[in-house]
Amino acid sequence: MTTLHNSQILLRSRPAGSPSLDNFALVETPVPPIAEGQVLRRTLYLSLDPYMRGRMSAGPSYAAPAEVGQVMVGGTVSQIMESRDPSFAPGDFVLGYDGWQSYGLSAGRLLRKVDPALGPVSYALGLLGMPGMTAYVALLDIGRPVAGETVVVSAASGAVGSVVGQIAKIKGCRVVGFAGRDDKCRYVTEEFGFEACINYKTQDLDAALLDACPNGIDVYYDNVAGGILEAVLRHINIGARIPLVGLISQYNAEKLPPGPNLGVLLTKRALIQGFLVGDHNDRYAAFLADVGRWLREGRLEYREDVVEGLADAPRAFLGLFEGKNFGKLLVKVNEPG
Ligand code: NAP
Ligand code: FER
Repeated sequence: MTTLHNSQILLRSRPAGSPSLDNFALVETPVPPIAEGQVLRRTLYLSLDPYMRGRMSAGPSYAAPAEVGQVMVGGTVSQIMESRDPSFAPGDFVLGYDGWQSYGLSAGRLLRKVDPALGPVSYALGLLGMPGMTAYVALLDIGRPVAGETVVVSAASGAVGSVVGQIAKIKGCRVVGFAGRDDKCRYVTEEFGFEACINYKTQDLDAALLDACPNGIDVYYDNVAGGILEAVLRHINIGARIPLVGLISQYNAEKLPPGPNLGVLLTKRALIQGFLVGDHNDRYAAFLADVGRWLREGRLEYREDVVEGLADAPRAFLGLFEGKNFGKLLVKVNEPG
């Protein structure tokens, strides 16, 4: 049998501030022969996510850093090529954590089967996967939206934000997004059905919030922190809920900017609560049942931004922090067999 060559992207060095292409190295290594109990799969899709910036640094975090010289970590959807584990057969689609490489070889224990009947298999990395679950649990369990309330979400055209807003719509709320480009804002209102979307790069935040949220803000689902959070806090209602889910505006910062004045949380008796999706595996079945049904019923739209070829993964990843992605960012690594 001919040897398979694995394209792998390694973490070459740790960035200070914004990462650059020099922090990554593309190498080719032979795939070792399969052993008893192992599963060989080809990567179809690699998910590129903001949390990967945290893994590139060695500082204290909720998760261990990626190791310099090792394959960059990341979620993948793959197709089984050969299996020495009776739970998997060639052709099966699986969700795994194979990282930035074109083939994976290991015991099948940590792989989860993906049902292609639920939607495109890539959705297991987005709408029906970690980002969708983040949207669902933090919105419903921390945000607790009530019909008629106003829900605001940042990074609204992205993997998490677009699902947050649409679930809030399903719950009968008025929904307002923030995005960094006019075409993203148009998409958010026209395709995802939000009432309004504010371009935070060009619009006056206070004036736009007053206009878009005449009854104030009951839920702010925060994906970015920084200046948007600071502006939103000036417009929250008594009893507002603020799931604090992402801080992407600060992931590349070497020194933290002066933070917003959270004293208003006291006067407004508001709850702000941190969130890590990995704490909520008990909600997975409810998430998949609800979001799967809303997808089948045509009540959820979803947008992917698919980059072709593993070699382009570093450039595409850097674009996450400049808003170059429009929708859930994925790398198409291989065609299905
Ligand atoms: P995404 O929204 O698909 O992509 C990231 C987007 O963030 C960019 O397209 C950009 O959109 C926006 N952005 C980048 N820099 C920004 C800045 N300085 N200010 C405002 N917006 C900025 O990514 P995602 O996967 O859905 O993740 C969204 C957030 O959720 C991230 O903060 C991520 O870390 C967080 N998250 C948290 C958990 C958890 O368990 N806590 C789980 C999943 C994701 P614009 O062009 O609109 O600026
Ligand atoms: C993110 C993606 C996932 C993130 C956190 C997680 C803060 C969750 C981690 C966990 O559950 O351990 O972008 O940003």
